[in-house]
Amino acid sequence: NNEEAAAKAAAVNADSGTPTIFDKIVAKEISSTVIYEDEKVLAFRDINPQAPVHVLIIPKLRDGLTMLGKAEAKHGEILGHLLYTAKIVAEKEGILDGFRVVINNGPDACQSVYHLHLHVLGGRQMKWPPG
Ligand code: IU
Repeated sequence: NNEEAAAKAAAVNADSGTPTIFDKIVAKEISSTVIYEDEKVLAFRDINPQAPVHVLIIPKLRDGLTMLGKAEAKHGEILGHLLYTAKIVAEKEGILDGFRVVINNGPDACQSVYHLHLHVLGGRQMKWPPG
């Protein structure tokens, strides 16, 4: 389907070092609804929400983290910080009692933007397994 084809096309950029649209969001060249921000991470609302709460959390500096599968030992601190930020976002959004954190990695998982991001989803009953 279209989603899978787009994901496969996007994966061409995984190793290219080409900046993604998320760099423009970090630079505030493209506006977004920021939920949380510090010197290392930015959390903003997804433009195509899949739940009443759908927030993306990204490292401001991609540093090779096009996808989780590119993680190295040096990324441990930022990876932990991203996950902790998911809790901060869930708390701010009032969904601490039930929320889901998702990382799509690569074309088979329909990753479409090659700048690591966590999805925080909630505000409705989630289903399991995800599609
Ligand atoms: P994915 O895990 O790579 O598939 O997620 C990318 C997400 O980025 C997806 O949910 C998009 O709706 C979202 N997004 C966005 O919020 N703003 C943008 O400008 C673009 C994508 I391009």
